[in-house]
Amino acid sequence: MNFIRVNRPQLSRRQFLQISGLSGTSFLLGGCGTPLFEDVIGKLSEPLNEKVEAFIFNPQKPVPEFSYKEIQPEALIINSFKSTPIIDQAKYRLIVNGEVNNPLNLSLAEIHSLPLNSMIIRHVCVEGWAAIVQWGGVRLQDIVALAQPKANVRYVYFQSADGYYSSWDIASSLHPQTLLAYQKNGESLPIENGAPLRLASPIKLGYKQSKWITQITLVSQLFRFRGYWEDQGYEWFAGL
Ligand SMILES: Nc1nc2c(c(=O)[nH]1)N[C@H]1C(S)=C(S)[C@@H](COP(=O)(O)O)O[C@H]1N2
Ligand SMILES: [Mo]
Repeated sequence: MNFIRVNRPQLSRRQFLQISGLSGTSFLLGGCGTPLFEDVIGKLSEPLNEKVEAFIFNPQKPVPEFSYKEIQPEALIINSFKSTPIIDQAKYRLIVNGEVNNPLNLSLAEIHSLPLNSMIIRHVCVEGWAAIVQWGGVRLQDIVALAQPKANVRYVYFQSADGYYSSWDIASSLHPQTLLAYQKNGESLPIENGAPLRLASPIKLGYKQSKWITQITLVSQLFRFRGYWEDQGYEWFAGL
């Protein structure tokens, strides 16, 4: 296995502005002209949503991770409610919208240029199996911070290309080990496991870990529909 970068490289100001869509004149729409990502990752000079800020700067307790030797490459069972969707990676966009001041429409290149995080955690499916997996990807909290959530945001909806959907509480979404993963066990994420982008987190059951995510929507209230399995009676919070 080939584990690449596990550190968190700092974005340059120019990269950041390109990614956040604030380059050129639209930069002025960003409020007081403060570049966002630098602040989010480094020192904060403009208040974000208070709750979001609190979670990011007083991070929740990390879940202990496993060692490389403990990875179980064969144990992660493909578990999809229907067939694998076909996604053109060149045309793929991640939409981030809802109660945000800076809606995002990100290409994979933009997502891949954000800081890469790696973790080795246990995936637990309610159907009675588990697997220790290494995931690499971008922290969901970094994407949420780029989108500048409004003060009333409490929940996050995830929509997937296969029609799957789920919703999370904002605290779990901003946990430092909640990733939008694009690598698995040191390689590019296989399509069946959710490429180009899936959730991976040690704090939620398997059915909360949406694969093939196309849209992330920040909201102040849950809708009647809360998730594909959740709407059929499975627990909504589904914490581990
Ligand atoms: N889009 C989508 N995401 C999904 C599912 C699905 O059917 N569709 N199944 C969930 C369930 S129940 C589990 S256990 C994990 C399985 O992930 P894997 O197929 O990569 O092992 O994906 C979750 N995310
Ligand atoms: Mo599952």
